Amino acid sequence: MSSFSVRPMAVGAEIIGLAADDPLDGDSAAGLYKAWLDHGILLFRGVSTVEQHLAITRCFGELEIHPVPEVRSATNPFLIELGAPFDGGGSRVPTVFVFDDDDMRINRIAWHRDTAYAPDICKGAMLRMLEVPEHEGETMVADTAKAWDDLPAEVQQRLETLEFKATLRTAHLNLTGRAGVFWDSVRLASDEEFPGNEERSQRDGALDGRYPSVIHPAVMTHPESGRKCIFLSPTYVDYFLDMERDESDALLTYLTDHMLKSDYVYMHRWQADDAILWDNRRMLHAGRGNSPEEPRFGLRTTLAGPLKTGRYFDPEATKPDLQLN
Ligand SMILES: O=C(O)CCC(=O)C(=O)O
Ligand SMILES: [Fe+2]
Repeated sequence: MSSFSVRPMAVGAEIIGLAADDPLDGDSAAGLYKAWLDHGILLFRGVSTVEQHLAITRCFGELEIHPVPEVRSATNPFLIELGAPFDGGGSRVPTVFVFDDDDMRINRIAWHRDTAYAPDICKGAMLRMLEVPEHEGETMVADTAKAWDDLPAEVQQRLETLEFKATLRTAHLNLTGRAGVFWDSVRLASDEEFPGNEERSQRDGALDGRYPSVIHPAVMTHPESGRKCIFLSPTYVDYFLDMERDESDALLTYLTDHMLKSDYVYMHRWQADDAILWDNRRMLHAGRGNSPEEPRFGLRTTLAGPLKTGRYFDPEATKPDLQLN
């Protein structure tokens, strides 16, 4: 029977001594779940097989098939692939972008909550890194419950009744200058700089516009902990409803700057077979990116909702009907 201890970090906690192949008894599983709710993100080391990855995720709920078919692993629909393995065997090779003048990067992902472009967002996700680049490639996580607690009372009061419109945005070229984006400029690498890049970019561009816009509340009371969280997923927000556009942009910038203060952020420097499991209702996350010269490959599970806080902006809109792999 497996036992473990919980080492709190400034944001999140590390689980130490869990033998991933041993079954957890009821008390241990409940302890693990409580640690996750308490800390918002758990770090596991030495998760060395897909079976262990799936088994740990299942301690936290049902798995979900990710709504974006392009990212699903060809070998198991409950896994998505991030980046590409060095041997080229993955289903997806990321597009290369050149950021901030000459900084060539792959896997750079602005701050977001997963599936926050749908009416019901996923409960959580567990990302396991199989190949770690020598430099950078960190995953960053931010705690929106702590950030809520520290907001001035008058801002909290204002947010309680606000709703915002959100739309999936992944195209790097359209993101620069938005709240939650941590680069100043970006361009797509040419085919000469990175062969095949233009075709991949067209494929990636197909995602945006596929998922109908949604409306969500600015504040979400966590269904299990009862804690309030700032519910904005910065890069997906179009605007707050019933507000002048300038005012809406200023409020979004203020709240995003607040949520991403270093007090609420954890940046995980990966080792191979590390896995982090975030509570997606509470935490935002982002990918720092890495050089295309250095492979980075991860697999991720998704925990099913239900957290149906949203509705379609267009009441006639329906969920896109997408083929499974
Ligand atoms: O690659 C990363 O570090 C983060 C990826 C991400 O956003 C996700 O797995 O949902
Ligand atoms: Fe994500």
